[in-house]
Amino acid sequence: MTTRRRFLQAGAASAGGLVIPWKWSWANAHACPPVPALLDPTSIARFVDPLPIPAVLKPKGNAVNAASYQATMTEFQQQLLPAGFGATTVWGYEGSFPGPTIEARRDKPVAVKWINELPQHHLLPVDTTLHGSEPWQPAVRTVVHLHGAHTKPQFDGYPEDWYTSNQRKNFAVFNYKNDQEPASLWYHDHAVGNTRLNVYAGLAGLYTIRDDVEDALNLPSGDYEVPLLIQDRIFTAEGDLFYPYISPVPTAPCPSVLPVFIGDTILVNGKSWPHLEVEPRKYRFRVVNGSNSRPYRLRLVPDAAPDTSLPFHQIGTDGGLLDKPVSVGKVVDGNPVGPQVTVAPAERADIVVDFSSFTPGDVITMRNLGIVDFPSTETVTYLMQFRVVESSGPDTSVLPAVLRPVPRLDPADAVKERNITLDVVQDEYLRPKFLLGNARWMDPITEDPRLNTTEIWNFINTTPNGHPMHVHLVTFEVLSRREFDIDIFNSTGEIVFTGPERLPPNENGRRDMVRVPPGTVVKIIAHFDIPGRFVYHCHFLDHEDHEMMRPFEVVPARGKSAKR
Ligand SMILES: [Cu+2]
Repeated sequence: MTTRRRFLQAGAASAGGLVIPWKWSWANAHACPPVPALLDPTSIARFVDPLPIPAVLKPKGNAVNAASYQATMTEFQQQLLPAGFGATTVWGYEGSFPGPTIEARRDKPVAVKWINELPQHHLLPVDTTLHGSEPWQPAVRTVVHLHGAHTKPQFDGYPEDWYTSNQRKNFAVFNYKNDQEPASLWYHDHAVGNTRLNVYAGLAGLYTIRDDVEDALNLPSGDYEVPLLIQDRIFTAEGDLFYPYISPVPTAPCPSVLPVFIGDTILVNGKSWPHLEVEPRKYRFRVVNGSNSRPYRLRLVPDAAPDTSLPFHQIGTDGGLLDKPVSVGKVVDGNPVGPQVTVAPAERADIVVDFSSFTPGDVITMRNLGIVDFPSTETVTYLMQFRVVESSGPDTSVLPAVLRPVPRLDPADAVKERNITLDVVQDEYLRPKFLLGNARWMDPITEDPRLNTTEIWNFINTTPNGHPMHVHLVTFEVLSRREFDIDIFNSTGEIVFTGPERLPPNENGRRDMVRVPPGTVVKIIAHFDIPGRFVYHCHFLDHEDHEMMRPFEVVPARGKSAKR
């Protein structure tokens, strides 16, 4: 605590009760405060604490047509690390990090009053050189985005629709119709310029949509359906959250946004390297990667046979259930063989794991292999542990051969095909800056699909690293992922494919996230059925905050501008 307080005092000044956020010119780069002593992650005992399950948020009473909820953002302390380490100051909803889970039913609307009661100064150093984060902007500003929601633009958490705790109206009421496939959604902050810091401080939670059709499948449920929100963090020696603020680029200002953030400590549901007791039976795990930049390639490794891994099935993805369960990752060219599932930031994987071949006392560890072309490190290869205990009764759940038909879009119905490049340039401080279509956030809108039409978008990655792309409003289908010749494209604008189309079957559902590896074109198809202004962006939050986000506008008719 003291480290952080000293640090904030070093960079923030108070005037008339208002805290003026960090203001550093790049001449100040070398005046950067010293990095506090950091916690050695190997000193944190693993698998000590049980996996916390976020509480389900209770409605506050019924509004006219919707279940009505209230969630207040505050700063508080929570024990993220094992006992013996100090509690950590975090931000959360309803005094909890992750926030409480919202349980919704398909076509049953939900209204949430999102209230900001956060302090006036940020828990983490703010880079005031980023667009929307200038020194004259309030350091603490929030707006909630329900990731994966099919919703009107005014309820989508547009990045500039932020509000502060000291505004007269320090809240927003967002209505979610839930008129979409049942799926694992998650809510998180989306304020322009500060999303990475707000989410890192703790502003994230889960939102589940269900329906009778899915209930009738008799998948593992109740105690046997477990959410796993995976996030990486760095801690100070005093147990506080640390977000690196010194860019590897020597000309960068301080504090500075990073090219990517990779933590050294894994939290699952807000607890470092937890364990879960499991019975020898089937479980459904709703895996959500809530990390700022780190992707995971997950395997389940029995401690008794560390060279093997437990087969499992993926049943769903971002936008809901797959047509049928997919035994994931059996053999993929160039990748290690073995059951595994990849989740880049903001991706969800709904998996069914069968522990019935194990006996009480057996231990299975969830491990991370990292993935090629996306940032990762070898320092964190463990996520959590499963400990097999006695069965409490027979397992009557099933893993059906067929789940539910995925609603499909026909490429023949697409009225437009757009090419959107993923580019890298340098900003005025010589930091790498990633762009979409070579345009910045404030540049005029270029993607303007007509209401109730279907379009194909090609994400063309000309940068040296992969990016997880997210489109608001829609769930899309991925049609293909294919390598191309960047040199030819850069000189002529022509796409010459150099590799086969690749799309693993577990990505063949409705999605709102897609990994775009370097040197590939990823083709998606989507139907745009609500007018107004939304955003699409890279879900590396450092990229998103640093211009790799663009508005798009669904327009009602030629020449008319949609209302936000
Ligand atoms: Cu990116």
